[in-house]
Formats: sequence, C-alpha cells, structure tokens
Amino acid sequence: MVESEMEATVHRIRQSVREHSKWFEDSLPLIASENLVSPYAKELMISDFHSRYAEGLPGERYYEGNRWVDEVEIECLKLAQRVFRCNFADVRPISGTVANIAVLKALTEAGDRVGSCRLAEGGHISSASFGAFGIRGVKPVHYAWDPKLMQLDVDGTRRILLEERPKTCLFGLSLFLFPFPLKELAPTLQEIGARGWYDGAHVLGLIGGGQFQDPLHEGCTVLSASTHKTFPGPQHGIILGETQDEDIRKKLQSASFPGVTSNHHLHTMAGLAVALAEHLAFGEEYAKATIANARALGQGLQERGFEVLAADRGFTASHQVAVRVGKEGGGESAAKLLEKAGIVVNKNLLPGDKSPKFPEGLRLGSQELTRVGMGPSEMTRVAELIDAVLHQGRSPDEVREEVRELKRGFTTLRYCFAAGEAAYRYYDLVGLPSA
Ligand code: DSN
Repeated sequence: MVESEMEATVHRIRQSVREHSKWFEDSLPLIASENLVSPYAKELMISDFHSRYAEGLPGERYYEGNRWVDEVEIECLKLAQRVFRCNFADVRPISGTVANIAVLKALTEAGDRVGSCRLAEGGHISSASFGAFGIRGVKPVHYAWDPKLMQLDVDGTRRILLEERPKTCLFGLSLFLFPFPLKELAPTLQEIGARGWYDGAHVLGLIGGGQFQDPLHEGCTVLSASTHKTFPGPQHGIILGETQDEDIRKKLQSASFPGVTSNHHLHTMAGLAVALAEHLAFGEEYAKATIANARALGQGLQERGFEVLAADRGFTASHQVAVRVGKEGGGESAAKLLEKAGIVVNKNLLPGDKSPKFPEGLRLGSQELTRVGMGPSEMTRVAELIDAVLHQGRSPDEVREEVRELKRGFTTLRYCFAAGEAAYRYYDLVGLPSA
C-alpha cells in the first residue's frame, strides 16, 4: 500500500520537475542570479561523482577511490587560475555564501569591523548582521553610496574608511550595475592597512570574459563567488586569490575544509571544471553579448516610459538592469503580473525605497537569454512585452502567447561545446547527443 502510494509520489515529483522545465523553456527567464549549464557540465552532475566523498585536497584525501576525482580537481584548479588570471584557487565551497563564510573565517576575527554595502544599496545578505557577518560576529562599516551613479561615492567612502579603519573591505553587490572604484580606493585601503575582498558572484562570468573589472589586479587579495550567475556553471562556490602569502593561502584552504565543508560536492566541481574550460573558449564573446543585451534592454524599457536607473551612464556595465516601478504598482505586483505572462523577474529594493517590505524596483538580467542566442533586437521585443503587461494593460494570458512565440526560436544553448547541432533543449534531463 505504502509502496504503491510512494511510487505514485515519485512520479508526481518527476512530473512537477518536468512541468517546471517545460514552463521555463517557453518563458523569458530574466532573474539576474540564474543561468543555464552546458550539456557536458550537466552530464557530469549526474555522474558517479555525485555519490562519492573526497575530503581534503588532491593527493591528501581522507578517503580512498579518489584517483579520478583528484585528476579532475587538479584540472579545475588550474583552469580557475587561468580564467581569472590569479595564483590561488579553492573549488571546495559549495555555494557563494559558503565561500563568503570561509573567507570571513580565514581573514577576520570576531569583533572586527568589515567594510560593506548596505542591503538597500544593493548589498548581499551575507554581509548583513543577520547573515554571514553575524555568524562570524563582525561589524559592518557601510560605505557611502551615490544613488545617481549607482556606485560607491569615492570621497565619502574614503572619509568613512579613514574614520572607522576596518581591517577588511568587502566589495560586492546583488544589484550590481557598475564596477567598484577599486583603483581609486586602493591608496586608502593601503593607508589604513585593510585587505580588499571582492564578492564577484554576480559578475564572475564578465570578469572571466575580461569585460568588467579585474579585482585581483585592482587592489583585492581575495575574490569569492558563486559559479552560476553570469558565470554559467553549476550551483557551486569558489575562492580565488592573487597572493604569495603562504599564511593566507593556508588559512583560506583550511577555512574551506574542514572549516565550512566536509565533502565538497564532487559532481558540481566536475561540472565547474567543464564550465571553466568552456569559458576560456567562449567567455569573452558571451560576456560582450551579455552586456550589450543588458544595455539594449535598458534602452528599450526607457523608450517605453520606464524609469530605468543610471540612464545617464548607459543603464549598466553588467548583465543587470534596474527599473523603478512605483507608478506601475511596485516591484511585487509588477513581478507577479509579468510572471503570469512568462516573463520571470524579481522585485528588488532600490536606493531611496521608503520601506524594505515594499520594494519599488525590478531587477532584470540578460545572461540567460544571451546564452540561448538572443541579441539586442530580441531585447527590444522583451521590453515591448513588458510594456504590454505593465503599461498597456494587456492581459498577461494574451501576452503569454507572444512570449512563447518569441522563445520558440531560441531553444539551443550557445557559448559551450555540444551546443547548436546537438539540439540541446534544456528541458531534457541531459540532452546530450546519443553518440
Ligand atoms: N540572492 C541572490 C541574488 O539574486 O542576488 C544572490 O545570492
């Protein structure tokens, strides 16, 4: 009885996942923290690596059976250093927040002051007192922010740093439109003896493609990130560094293991290795296209009467576009209406919002639609469809059909191997050619 009930449950779960995938396949995903993994990366995520343990570093494991895991991890470390032009990598953190907790463990002490951005100005929850900063017991020192430029106010931030003298300065954002003025702030960091730490989760693929900024050569010692936003890898984490300081390298390694992980998810590590190799081959072209698409989307929305942030600066230098939709009913209601039409975005707090409970913003990311081959003219069409729902009062159900029509022409993945001719449809479980 229970057996047949549970078998039915299993099939219901499988069916839900298939329906989810099918829904995404004919929708327009614009969530800035998501992306699609390549067929080869996906294949390795359901390989036997998924079933194994490999605590420690290659050659120094606590388990047997790791000959090929070691080979892959050594390759992954080499590829990471090549893509990000640095001399240290640790690919064991299993997410971006876990990587951040590892960096906090390695580089700070409880009670330290750590520079960071406010959540309302785009900061990530791991730098909040209720997040990773709180776990480590460090106190945030908030930088000065220029809401018009949507970046740090350099003079104001210098003054705060000189006064508060944090030992570590974290530069990272969830609403990440423009590079940080790292070179301008580097002399102040030096003057107060602070170490620069960059959370590059959102812009990792753009950094790897050489199209954003190069934080490890602009004054930061460490870069932590998740590996699945603009960097189109599996959901995983990474710590990168440019340092000859053996003490820092050892602290980062021991913070990764045994600090914040035991086993480190070998299947996603293998998928990450593939994504890194593919990024060396295609990352520059993909990063350029992603940024051009975000700008085209910003332009298309502004031309249709939307209040797109940082219009004077070309809207964005990343994959993201931020739109204030207070007059369209606010972020939550706008995002829900768009979802009904198959346009997937998230509500987002914007600088100046009156209440954190009622964000006036929408955050849109161009990276996933770029991966399936869309270009600036499709971004204009996406802006038209958003306008149809939020300004023209057209029914989301009717617009849903036009969304399907647009997406129908973009079902294969680009910027990876086994793309295109493999007819890789991302609602397939694996989707590799049978050969
Ligand atoms: N909260 C995620 C984002 O969407 O920016 C990052 O972890």
